[in-house]
Amino acid sequence: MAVMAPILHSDYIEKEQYVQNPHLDNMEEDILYHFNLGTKTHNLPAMFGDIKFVCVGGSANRMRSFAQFIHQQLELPGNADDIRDICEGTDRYSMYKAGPVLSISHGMGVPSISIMLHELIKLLYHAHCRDVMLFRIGTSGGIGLPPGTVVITDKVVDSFFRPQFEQVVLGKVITRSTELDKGMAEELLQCSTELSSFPTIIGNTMCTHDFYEGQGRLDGALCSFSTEEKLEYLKKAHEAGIKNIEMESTVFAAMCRVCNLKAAVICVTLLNRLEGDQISTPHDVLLEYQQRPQYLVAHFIKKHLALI
Ligand code: R2B
Ligand code: URA
Repeated sequence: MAVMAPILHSDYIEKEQYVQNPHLDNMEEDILYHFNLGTKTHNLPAMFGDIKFVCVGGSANRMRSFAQFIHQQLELPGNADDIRDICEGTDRYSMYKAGPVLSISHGMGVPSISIMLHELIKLLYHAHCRDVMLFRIGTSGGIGLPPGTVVITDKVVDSFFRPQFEQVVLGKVITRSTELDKGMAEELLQCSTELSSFPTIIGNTMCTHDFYEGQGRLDGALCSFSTEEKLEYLKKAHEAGIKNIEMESTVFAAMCRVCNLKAAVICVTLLNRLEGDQISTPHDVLLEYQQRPQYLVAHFIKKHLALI
């Protein structure tokens, strides 16, 4: 595996599709620290050159199960249980490969997924991958929907209901659009019609920087607002077409867009936030809910590979 792969000038031709950073041109080696991978220590084109679909989600166990599920669905050779964590040298993120599908965990929140995406996008570039599609498969709190509903994101909005992601860079605020690929969202909705196994809708998704106060919960260690104020905020969100709330989609959409990667966000709702804050649904029901976005994406991938 220890094949030297210097960053060659010819690599730059393919760069526009993914990385957007002229400084990378001056680096002899790129260490993807949080993946425990690097351009001099690993032959990234040999390891990842065939990747066409990347699925990311918060939990390492869920992304391992997803890789095993995809392995079975694509009828790949070998035993799905033998799939190993490519990032086993670090416990920051987990990464599994099943044929042309990469499955990676990103932890919770914008900073965690953002670090992972920087290294993933550079990995795709160093591996010379082309025409890759990205999916975030996750969980969320629904607004006015029965728990278990799958929401395919139309617009990603921030806590002010704006379709943008703000990042502080060198002490200044940079604003990036959070527009996702419309075609992928429509195709995923079509997949849900074909599966017709669980309720699925297209709607707006709000991304917050906190699970408790930041999502208007009354049950955190701190709470600075009343029940009425909470409901007023959630109802305003509902009027703005927001169907669910989660914690990573703004930066996911923004980074994919800047780097010309087609991307979609598919999250299942675990509860209806107009009815409560605590997630009290039994564990086995929650597990089944979390498989729903996986089924949808597996169906999409199989269609794209002409397997169905
Ligand atoms: C959904 O679920 C997590 C919080 O429980 C967070 O990562 C998210 O976006
Ligand atoms: N994830 C969130 O971010 N919020 C919820 O309410 C449930 C899952």
